[in-house]
Amino acid sequence: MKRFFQMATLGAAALMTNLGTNLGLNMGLNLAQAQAPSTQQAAPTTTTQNAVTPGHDHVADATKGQTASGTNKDDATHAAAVMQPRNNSKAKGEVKFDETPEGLKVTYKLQGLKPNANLGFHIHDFGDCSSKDAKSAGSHYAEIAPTGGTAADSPAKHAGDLPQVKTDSKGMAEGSFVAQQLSIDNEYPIAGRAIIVHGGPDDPSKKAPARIACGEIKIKAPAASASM
Ligand SMILES: [Cu+2]
Repeated sequence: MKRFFQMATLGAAALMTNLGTNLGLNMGLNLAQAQAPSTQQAAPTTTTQNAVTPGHDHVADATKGQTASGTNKDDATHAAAVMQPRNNSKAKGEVKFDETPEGLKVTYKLQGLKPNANLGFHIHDFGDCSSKDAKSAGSHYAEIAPTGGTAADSPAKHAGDLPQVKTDSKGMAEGSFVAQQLSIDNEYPIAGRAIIVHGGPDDPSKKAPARIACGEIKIKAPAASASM
């Protein structure tokens, strides 16, 4: 937890100069306030609770609040997932995850996807991509996070809802974004879960499209991460 407290302190300092413009620091602020009460304006209180969005194939997450990896480590800063094709797709690639002061940076490089498309991109509960339809990875990581999700994905702000992948005319997609709600193995951990690319766009009113690529998220040792 040591590193988390450092991040919380950083978050509070940044907030003093940037109050209210970076909701991603809410968690850090709340923690910092608990340790050192101040007269600063309080951040909006967000209640974490379980909920199911109609039309989403989300179910209650049995691993709520737990570190899915089953390890006791809480200081990992790098993780990665090798994406494997599922549902007879040709999708493949790699996704890497790096802890930054702004949140979890997600960098992806994918190919073999549908050209010129927006594809759903989510963390799913279990780090098990073994089944050919990737259903073995379980449901979306649907715990409600204060800064989770995106408007397009779900107004309910599920921790595992990420911005959609946008493919080019060759069916390739490359990019990065910061997921403020997630961590590798602290709050809303992703280690030991899976990341999935769906065959079509997010549409909260419909069942999610087939899972065309799946990667198990594994912590990288500090020495190994230097080569990333
Ligand atoms: Cu999904």
